[in-house]
Amino acid sequence: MPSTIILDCDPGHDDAVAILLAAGNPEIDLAGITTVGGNHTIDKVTHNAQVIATIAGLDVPIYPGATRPLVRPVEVADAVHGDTGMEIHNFELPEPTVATEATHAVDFIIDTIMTRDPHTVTLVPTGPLTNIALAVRKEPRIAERVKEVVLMGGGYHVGNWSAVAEFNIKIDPEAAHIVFHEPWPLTMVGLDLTHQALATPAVERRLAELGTTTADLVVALFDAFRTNYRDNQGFDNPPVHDPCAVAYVIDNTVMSTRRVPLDVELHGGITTGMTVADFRFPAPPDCRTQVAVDLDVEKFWGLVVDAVERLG
Ligand SMILES: [Ca+2]
Repeated sequence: MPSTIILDCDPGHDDAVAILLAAGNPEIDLAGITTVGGNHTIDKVTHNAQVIATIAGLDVPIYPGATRPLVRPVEVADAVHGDTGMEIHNFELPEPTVATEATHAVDFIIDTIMTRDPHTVTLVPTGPLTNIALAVRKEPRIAERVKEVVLMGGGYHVGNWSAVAEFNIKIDPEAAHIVFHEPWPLTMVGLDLTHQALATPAVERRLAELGTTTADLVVALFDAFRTNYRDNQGFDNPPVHDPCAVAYVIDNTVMSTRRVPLDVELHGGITTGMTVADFRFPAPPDCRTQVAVDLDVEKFWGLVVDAVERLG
């Protein structure tokens, strides 16, 4: 039985790859794509989701969501993702032929979880957690009814938007605080893990050899992402964060995990948005949270390449 997921994202170069991995892997039933303001404004990231769906020929509904963080002002990552939110060179992006749905992302999330069988829908957020927080505040029963939340965000040792905070959590820490404190099982696929998922030239060559339009798109995304990540984050090769969360849902042996209590700093002088993992003691029996630790790099890229190949 494939795993049913809702991919809540802010494309975003790595979100685009997460969409393609979810759509191209037979173990995933992608019920819908919901978008959230994050890497860029809601209009731009939603447009980018439509563009990806158009290029890959996806038959997946797209639901626009929150326009801004719960409390804080809009803050985008244009230094990393460019003026469009998905800057790309050497590939002409088409005007999308895939429309968006009229239903708000938050209502789609609630309706899907409440109408499907209990514990069959997994939420996979790869942007700020605004939509997820709004959904569980509007319909608290989704916390007991969802299968699990597998999110890309945070980190227990490193940050990227500050010394200790990761972008998705940093720009809407109040939303993250809500999500981390609900009683659903939660896996945090943070920077500790995703910094192992580097798009190396060898990975690009494997994709380029596929010779398909979707593969060419991914290669161009990686090229642009590499330049931006080198200039702004000091990486030789860009970490492709978001598909790691999807990969965990496909095959949880793709990474090791450790159960640990998690919390989010809201009031730090220099640590706001830090995800704090308490490793001092063995996790208590009722601990619902875990962090991703080590990635099986070969297995991960195998899943990505396979999905891109299937999409053609
Ligand atoms: Ca993202």
